[in-house]
Amino acid sequence: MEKTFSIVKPDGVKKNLIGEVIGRFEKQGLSVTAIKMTHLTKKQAEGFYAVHKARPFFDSLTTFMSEGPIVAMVISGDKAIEKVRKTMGATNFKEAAPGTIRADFASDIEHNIVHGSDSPESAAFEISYFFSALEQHC
Ligand code: 3AN
Repeated sequence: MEKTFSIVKPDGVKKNLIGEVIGRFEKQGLSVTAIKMTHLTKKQAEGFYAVHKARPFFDSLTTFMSEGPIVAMVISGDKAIEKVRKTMGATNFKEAAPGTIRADFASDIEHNIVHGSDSPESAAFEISYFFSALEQHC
């Protein structure tokens, strides 16, 4: 059993894709084991994306991530990190495989609907950024 962290980003929430995203993860045999809707401040978004601090898109990304509510989730199951990344598709939706969330719904490289941890280390950091042990149900 592996845990990963995912977000339905503000564009995904606006487009009414919360159920669609969760449904696609569940179809992979994965389970939601923690979930909350929240609206990040710019500072909180900057803390979450601290690893991208030096990147040219950092300000725009953290502005976007704090412009509306998001749904944060812990997703659990066999190979959860890999399965969530595969279900999301490539960062750039133009390179995302057909049938992935980003290929189907992203509007550009920044507004790409969904986030998923890329390693066990980032999953551990990201889960702890949003959820206490008491809020996780696995
Ligand atoms: P992923 O979300 O696929 O793991 P990361 O971690 O490299 O991608 O990037 C985090 C987020 O930053 C992406 N989901 C996307 O919203 C944004 N982003 C990544 N690369 C760019 C870029 N070249 N221009 C604008 N935004 C970007």
